[in-house]
Amino acid sequence: ALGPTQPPTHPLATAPVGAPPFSVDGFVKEFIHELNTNQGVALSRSSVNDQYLALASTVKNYLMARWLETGRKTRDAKVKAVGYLSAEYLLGRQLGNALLATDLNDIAKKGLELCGLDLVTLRNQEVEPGLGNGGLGRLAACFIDSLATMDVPCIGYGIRYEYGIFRQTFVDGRQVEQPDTWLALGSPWEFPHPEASVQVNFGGRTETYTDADGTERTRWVPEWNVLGVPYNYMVPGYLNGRVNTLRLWSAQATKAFDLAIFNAGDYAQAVRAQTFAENISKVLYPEDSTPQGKELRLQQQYFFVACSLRDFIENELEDDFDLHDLDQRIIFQLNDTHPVIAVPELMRILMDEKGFSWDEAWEVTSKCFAYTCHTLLPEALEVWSTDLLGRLLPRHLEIIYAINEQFLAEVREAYPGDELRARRMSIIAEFPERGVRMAYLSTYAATKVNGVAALHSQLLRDKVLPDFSELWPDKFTNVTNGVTPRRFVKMANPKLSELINDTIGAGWVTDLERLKELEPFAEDPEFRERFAEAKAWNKRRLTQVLRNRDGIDLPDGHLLDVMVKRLHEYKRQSLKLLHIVSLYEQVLSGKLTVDQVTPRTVVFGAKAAPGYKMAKDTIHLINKVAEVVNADPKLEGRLKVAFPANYNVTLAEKLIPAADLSEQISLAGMEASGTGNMKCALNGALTIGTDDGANVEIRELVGDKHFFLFGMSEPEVADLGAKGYSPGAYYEGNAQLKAAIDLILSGHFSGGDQHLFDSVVYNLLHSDRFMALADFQSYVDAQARVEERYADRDAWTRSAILNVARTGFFSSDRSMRDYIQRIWHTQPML
Ligand code: GL9
Repeated sequence: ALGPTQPPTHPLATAPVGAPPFSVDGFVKEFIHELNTNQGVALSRSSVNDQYLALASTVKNYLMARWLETGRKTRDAKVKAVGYLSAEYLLGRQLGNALLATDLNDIAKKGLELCGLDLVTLRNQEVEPGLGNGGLGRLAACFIDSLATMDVPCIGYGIRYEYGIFRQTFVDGRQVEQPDTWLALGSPWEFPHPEASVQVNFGGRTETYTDADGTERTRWVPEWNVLGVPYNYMVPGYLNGRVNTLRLWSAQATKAFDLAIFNAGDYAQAVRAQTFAENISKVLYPEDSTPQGKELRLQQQYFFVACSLRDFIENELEDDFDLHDLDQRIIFQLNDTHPVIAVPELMRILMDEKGFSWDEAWEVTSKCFAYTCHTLLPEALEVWSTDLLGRLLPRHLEIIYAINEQFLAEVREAYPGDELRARRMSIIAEFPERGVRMAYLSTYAATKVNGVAALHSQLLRDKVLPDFSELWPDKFTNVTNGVTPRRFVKMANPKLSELINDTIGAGWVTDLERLKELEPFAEDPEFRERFAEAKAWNKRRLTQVLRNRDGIDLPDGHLLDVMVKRLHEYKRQSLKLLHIVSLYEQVLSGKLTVDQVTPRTVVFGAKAAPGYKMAKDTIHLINKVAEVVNADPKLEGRLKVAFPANYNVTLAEKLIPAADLSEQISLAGMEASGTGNMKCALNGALTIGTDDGANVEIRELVGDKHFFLFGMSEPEVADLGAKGYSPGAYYEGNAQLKAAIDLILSGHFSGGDQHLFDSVVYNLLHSDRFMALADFQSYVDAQARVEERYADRDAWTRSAILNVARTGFFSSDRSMRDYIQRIWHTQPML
């Protein structure tokens, strides 16, 4: 039971907490109070970390009343909410966003100044929570920001990893991973509730029994369990008073767990057991797009999903709520297949704990989930071996088998006699081992299945799930990804934001299509000048950041050519690298005079999965090429390669606003959407890109003239693959390409060692799964068009402005509207 045992009688006891006064004085008073009472230090003796933590508490206090009020309002209204289930949230720093959402920036800056402190210094003290790998996790963070801003009730559910994505360092050009100790200096943004912990069971067996009514039932007799401790985080809407909740679960040993062993007298074993339990939320798996099928990973997935369903059912609904109507109150969005074990878990809860029949339970379950697919790479689709599943979650495996039986009966009814199809569609794969195809399970159970960009959703229907889309065409839909304009324009690009405000007013921040009103100003020289000045300011800011952070010097006046994203072969960092090497080689061999080279700095930012050898070798090669190119006087400083280590959200916020050119060069059909492409365009970078993912939609919106398209289209890729692709032919047939590759093979970038980069180069020459060599010439030609446009600085700026003006579509607010209308059917609270 929650709340007081007796009705409170003091009038102050029921008054909701108020926000501190919205004034410099009010702020300073609150800040010093927090510094003294929370940190236990006087201002004169406080460290920067003390000051940061006190500032975070101060800002939280401004949000607190709104958070409590949001919770009360939402519970009272009994409206349908979104339960966003995601194994990853790549949040980025919290302080800046909280200051923005509360409009406290000016007050905080002045107040801190009066305390002799500098807001920027304190902001830089924050270590970002890197609880995600890349686009998929960042998308979740953008979505919850948009839902709060649009006044839509949503609880984000996920895992509080003790170690987020690793910190990347370079040692002699090679990636070395360090643990991400984001919690070490304090975690002011979270509210732990150990008293509200949830028990999660694992292992054991199932048994049947006859209940009091004489019905045959099954129950799970688990073998071990852990506790899930909820940690709540505020998700503030932008200036609208709503604060939603993100609830991340941390694993802890249960008392029973170690008591048994403890009583047996083995103290050391009891302590080890504790570690074993806590391992579940210890570390984020750093693989992207290649799930490893590891047991701990499955434990993580079930752990957070079991906690989240339990939490929603027990704590967010009224005590007497009839679970037959569950879909009236929640839609669980499955962010990829990672949380799909929620489907058998809900079936289990309804049948084994609430006494529902199978049909009743399925009736409810089949209305409560929707599924987003984020990939097309076959190796990225999760398949869990039935061995492992049966060992860890025996009851769930049984339920999955039963779901499959029901599903296959539907298939056979729709296609009588087509046994081949039934086998093809089965949720259970037989090869290479018996396993559960999580994407099939998701698709069958979900009310809707969506891809993340128009092309991707089409390919999902046609290539990944053709049988399913034939059987249930209406189940499939598209929602093109988006990004939050609060963090990635308003916060990250203050100068551009100011210019936009001065030109069309401030409404664009929550209504991004209004950027269209900027279009006519592309023809206004004064506007163009201010726009170019904002870009120049962003470059100066980046120059400072990279100097302090990485000891990298950015030259003045260069075209800033930016490729930031995870390192993956399909994204083709190696194609960008070949372009760089080729430019350099042409100068070395005299085919280009140095003054024909457009002054350009290429910035890479990319982490490789620690076990992904080709990706790590590519990082090594990029760093070695950078060393040689940056040091060669023959280039007279006109070509520079910068590869700051540990690209993350914090660095993205500085890098993207400074970008001139956005590299989106994946092989067509491979990048489901991309979201960096949207962030760059919205900040006035021009895209050089293939017809892939959301690039397609960006190009349609900004127009061909303002987008540098190159490379094969997806059907051309498929044709070439079918005909048989041999990269060697492109190498032999293209002198420029051959010269670049030969320069690498000569040992020029490896101190004469002719074999150091064999893995990368021979992979390109003999396999090249992602056809970099086939697209090389087209890419180089497109880069020539880039240089031509850049030479006409006015024309470039005009194109950059039109990129901003025409890409308002890519606000995650619009994505959320699409989800609401096409999938969730929820209502804003307004
Ligand atoms: C990804 C896709 O590869 C991206 O194209 C897409 O923009 C995002 C968000 O929908 O999802 N799928 C995926 O597994 N990752 C993506 O970025 N990988 C990581 O998050 C590391």
